[in-house]
Amino acid sequence: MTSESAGPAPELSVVVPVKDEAENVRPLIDEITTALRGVVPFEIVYVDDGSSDGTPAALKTAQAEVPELRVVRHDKNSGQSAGVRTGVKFARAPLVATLDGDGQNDPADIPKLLAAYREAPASHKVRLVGGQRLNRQDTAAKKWASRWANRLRGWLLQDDTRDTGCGLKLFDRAAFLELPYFDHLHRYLPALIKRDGYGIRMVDVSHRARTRGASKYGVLDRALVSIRDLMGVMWLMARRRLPGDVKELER
Ligand SMILES: Nc1nc2c(ncn2[C@@H]2O[C@H](COP(=O)(O)OP(=O)(O)O)[C@@H](O)[C@H]2O)c(=O)[nH]1
Ligand SMILES: [Mg+2]
Repeated sequence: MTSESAGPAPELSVVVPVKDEAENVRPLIDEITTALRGVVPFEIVYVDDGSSDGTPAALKTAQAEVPELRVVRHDKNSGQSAGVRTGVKFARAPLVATLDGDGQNDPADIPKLLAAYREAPASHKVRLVGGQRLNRQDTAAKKWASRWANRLRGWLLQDDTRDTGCGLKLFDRAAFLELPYFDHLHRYLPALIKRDGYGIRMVDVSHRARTRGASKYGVLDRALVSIRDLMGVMWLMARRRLPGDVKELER
């Protein structure tokens, strides 16, 4: 599934799920390359989730000019979590960073997440560093709904996370691919990574207002789907049994 022609494997794959973000494609790609060139060998994997605007064309133009860019396209729209998962599957690096494709996350924060990941003591078994947004630049209704959703989730899941909706995250590719998949999984990564016996770290990141394109999520539809997902994740947490250290015995 991974591309053989794209040169030696990078250390970091930056996965960006997009749906109808034509005007945001190029500015964000340029910000990612500015933030990472000379810092870490990287690739960028855009997952176009069946966009119906000029996103495919914008990505094609960018691909001709940005050697680090790879593009994967879903035949039909299947949601942000499916987009992230496809990107992680195609990623060639052992570490993956994700960020929203609308420019609200700042790629300049990725090196901060990478440093936090690499500085974590091995004994903490950290497999995920999550961004938590400072001074969130969204509508009052969205911030209010998100504050309550985060409180409820934190209380029920005890996932040590103030802000799980932040699209900026960095994690171990293999640990991610072991997680049970469901739609909207991307909001529960800290809890699910902890469920597998790993550590997580949170890092403050900046947040910017959306200046181009339109938001894909409403406040009420997200709140309703969150309640169902939260119950599902509580069930998953209750049903995990970890075998501790696993090793093959010598003859
Ligand atoms: N792959 C995929 N990405 C999506 C979909 N809906 C939203 N996104 C992406 O998810 C990110 C966050 O979405 P956005 O609409 O900005 O949500 P908001 O910031 O909460 O208003 C952006 O990068 C979107 O392009 C979808 O159906 N599929
Ligand atoms: Mg957004």
